[in-house]
Amino acid sequence: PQSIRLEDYRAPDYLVDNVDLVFDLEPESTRVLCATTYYAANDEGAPLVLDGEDLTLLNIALDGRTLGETEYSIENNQLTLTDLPERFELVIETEINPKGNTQLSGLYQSSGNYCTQCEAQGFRRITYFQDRPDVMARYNVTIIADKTACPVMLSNGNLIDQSDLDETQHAAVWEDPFPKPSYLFALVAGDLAMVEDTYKTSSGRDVDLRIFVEHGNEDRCSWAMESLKASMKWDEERFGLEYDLDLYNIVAVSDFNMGAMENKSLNVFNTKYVLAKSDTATDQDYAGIEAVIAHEYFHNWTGNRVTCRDWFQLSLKEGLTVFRDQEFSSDMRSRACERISNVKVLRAGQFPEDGGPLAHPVRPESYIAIDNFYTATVYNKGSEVIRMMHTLLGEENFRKGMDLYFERHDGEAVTCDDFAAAMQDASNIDLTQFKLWYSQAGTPDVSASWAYDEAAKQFDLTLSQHLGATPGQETKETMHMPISIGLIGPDGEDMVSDVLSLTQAEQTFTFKEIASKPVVSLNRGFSAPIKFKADYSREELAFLMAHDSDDFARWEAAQSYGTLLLLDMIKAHQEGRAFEKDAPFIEALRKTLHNENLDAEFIALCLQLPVESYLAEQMDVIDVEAIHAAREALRGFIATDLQDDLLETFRNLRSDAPYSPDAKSAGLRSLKNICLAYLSELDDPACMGLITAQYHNGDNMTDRMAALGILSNKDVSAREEALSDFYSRYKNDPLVVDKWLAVQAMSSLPTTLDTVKSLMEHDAFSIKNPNKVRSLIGVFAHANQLNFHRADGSGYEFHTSRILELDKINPQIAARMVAPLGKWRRFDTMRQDLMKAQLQRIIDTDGLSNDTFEMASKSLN
Ligand code: HT7
Ligand code: ZN
Repeated sequence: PQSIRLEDYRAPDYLVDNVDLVFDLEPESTRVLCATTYYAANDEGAPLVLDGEDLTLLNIALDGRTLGETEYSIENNQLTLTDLPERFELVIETEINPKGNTQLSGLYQSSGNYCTQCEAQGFRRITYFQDRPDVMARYNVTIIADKTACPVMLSNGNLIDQSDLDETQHAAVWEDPFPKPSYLFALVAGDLAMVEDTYKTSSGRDVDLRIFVEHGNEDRCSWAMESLKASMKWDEERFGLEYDLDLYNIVAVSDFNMGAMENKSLNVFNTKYVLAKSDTATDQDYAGIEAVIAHEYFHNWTGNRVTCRDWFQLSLKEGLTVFRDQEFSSDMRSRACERISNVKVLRAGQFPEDGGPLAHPVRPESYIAIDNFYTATVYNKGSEVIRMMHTLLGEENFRKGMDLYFERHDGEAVTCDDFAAAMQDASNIDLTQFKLWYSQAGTPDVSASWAYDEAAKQFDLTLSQHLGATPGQETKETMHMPISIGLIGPDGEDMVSDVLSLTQAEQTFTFKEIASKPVVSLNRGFSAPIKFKADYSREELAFLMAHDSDDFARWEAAQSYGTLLLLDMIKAHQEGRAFEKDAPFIEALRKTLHNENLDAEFIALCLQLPVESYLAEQMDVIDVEAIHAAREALRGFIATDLQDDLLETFRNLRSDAPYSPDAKSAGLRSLKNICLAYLSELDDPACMGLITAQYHNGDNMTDRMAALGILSNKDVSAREEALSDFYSRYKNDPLVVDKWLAVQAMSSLPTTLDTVKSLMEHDAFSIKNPNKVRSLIGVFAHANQLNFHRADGSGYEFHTSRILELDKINPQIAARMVAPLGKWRRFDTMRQDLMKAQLQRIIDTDGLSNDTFEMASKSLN
């Protein structure tokens, strides 16, 4: 397969103003008529090259004349026409098979309803078109369908007309006044229920808000609707951005490759990010819905009104929109806890990507399959890049930059450079060096050292940065990063709080009139997405845990202290030594647990030890058994020493109040459930009783899942009872069944691989449904380090067979499963060989998709 390169970008040879589409919907033979007037964008007389994939061409007519087979060519998924006039009309009729479309890209069926997914390159699976984001047009769409099968017919924009055609068929005409690229086209048709509300914009316009779901789910839409209204208000207040049409539709479907899609005025969502009620959705689900609803809504300006020139610029819309949704969640919830959870996501998903064979810049330079680049780097590191600009410019200048960006580029398809230029011009802050964050892959290492001169009352902080080689980038230039710091006095008060601009390989910052030796707090708020190295003593970390005025840094101190201990314990396990307890750490946790000035969610986050995959990242050679043993042992020490405190907190936090998903109530549940999880480490029947009681009596899914999660790691009879009770209660509820699959796939018990294998055969599982695949196969490979990396390689062998099975059904999903095998360099030579053999097995498979080939071949090299 061929690589597409950013440096080869060329503006399109032809442009279009309008696209007229007629869909005659039939499950296995939908006809699509596409009428477009093309005009030459330059005077080169170039051929017109249209993309098309899995299409049956029925007819093609140029300026009213049907073309013969010799007048065009179709090769490698491209239809080419030559000798064209400067302006001409092309009418193309194609036939497609939505029912047989298991890739879930283009027009497909989910639960018998029609829906589309066109980002990134799904429109070419509907009709022949220049399927690239810099070709923007106004769409007029007619949908013809059976009245009974499809009472609902939706597309982008405004409904212009709806009429009966005969006894059985009806038609709807939709017109979108805003020019858009083909990836934002959407069509939905089927028998769906609707929940409706309205929103009055800041300028007084009424917008109809509609959520379409399968019948029976109407009572699960209220949180999504509230989140949508909150997002609309927030964007007006924070960025002065108002919604621009009178209708906003959301459709929830059960078969979806990602979380959701921001199609203009017709968002299509994975049901996971719409449906919620207290007895089926957890606090985490509620928070996810709020964030994803906001994310898709925010795309209306950052992505739709101003879109990407080409797919290398994907972070232009995704990084910026993730930043916007993170800011929204921070305003709706606890800012510190949101920051901590965003950083955890970044460290779990993006740092390993940046340090492995799939490392790529926020603005990639080449790809084989663009679907492989919807990555943590483009999304989450992309958001960090925007956040750093925000830190460097300040809120006021950042807002001016956003205003200038829209003033300059509304209605255009632009680049990351255009965004940075708007920020630079609005603020007069030079971003030349900063822009390396877009082009250089890898996570910078920053080391800090310091010296305090008692006599001169001077504190010198030296920071040095290093960015290692990544695939295709051997040497790197020095980066510009904002480093937020504090100098804390012995009384726990800040003597200095500042944002340093690190622009050199090594730089010393001098602070004068520092009355006494401070403890330095580094990278507060995680102001730059870097790996910090600093030689803190255990006492200093405990001090920061107790006093840092920056909550993120306070949490970070707890993580660093925990990591330091765990790495020592891992070493002890490897050397056959007994584990030693560190009483001051446990005492610091006890103080945190009882600190009434901290909110419950934050305390819960501080009590959580670094996860196994994070510990793995800190080791030269990953030892999954030692990591697991050490972490379990430290959990046991904490549970034993804090037993009374944990029990008291657990009891105090149990509540009879009706469930509410708000952040404060969720935080209290989170703290209660972490106490319960620690108590479960004690071999105490009374504690086991608390867990089973919470499972059976819990009045909400958060509490029930917390108890089930604890039980699923224990080889006790209550485990089987709870798992089988759970399935019989919820077997008709697909999203809850996904939790049942995931909790079993995550179990640390040695029988887990066999369980996962047998669940593949269970009625509850379907390999065609991405949510099921992610819950069972994805969770096993991505989130069960201990069992996936079993020494005999059976985890790798099983996983590879699933990738190959999936590749024939849905290559996008198959390709997303490859990354765990790409971590082979980090393991012992025995596991390395086993993992490489499986990657080779993938590459050697005949008929492999480009998506999976790209991921496997890059992972092996
Ligand atoms: N912009 C959306 C991306 C997306 C997508 C990409 C490839 C394949 C399927 C997909 N579904 C949605 C999602 C977002 O970031 O908002
Ligand atoms: Zn997005």
